[in-house]
Amino acid sequence: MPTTRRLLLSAIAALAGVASTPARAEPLVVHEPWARAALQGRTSAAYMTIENTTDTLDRLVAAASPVARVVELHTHILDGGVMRMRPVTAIEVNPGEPAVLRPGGLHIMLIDLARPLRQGETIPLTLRFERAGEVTVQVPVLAAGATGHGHGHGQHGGGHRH
Ligand SMILES: [Cu+2]
Repeated sequence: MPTTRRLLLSAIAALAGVASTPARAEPLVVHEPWARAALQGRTSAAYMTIENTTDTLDRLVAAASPVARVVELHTHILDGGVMRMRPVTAIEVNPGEPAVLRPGGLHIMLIDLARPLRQGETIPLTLRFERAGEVTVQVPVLAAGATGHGHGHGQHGGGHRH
């Protein structure tokens, strides 16, 4: 049964490839990345949890994707009782304290989409860390209304919606 065995090994290799899709770029590990579906020319946002497995602070300092003409690191602040987005220069990733990017908090803003993001597809997103360098993550696109951990739609400044 050598043929069957080869096929089985191929299948295992394929499964291993799928399992490692949430980019495992030592020494930083990206968990459960996702982005929202959106129309071409509009904005979307990407969310994930970033774990630092080293004993040294690292910082996410930039991100880029072929699907968006501009990519920024954002957070939300409470401004006069209204949640607004604000660009940040870096997102700190401390050892033992994963950085959580989620709706209503830190996120990666995908601005001026070069093409539509469709639910069910996967988009590449390259993260640049101060110490670890560049890490490219494959980010699944969820529904436009997805909220991840149950956060509702907030108010956003600057005309962004996500
Ligand atoms: Cu934003």
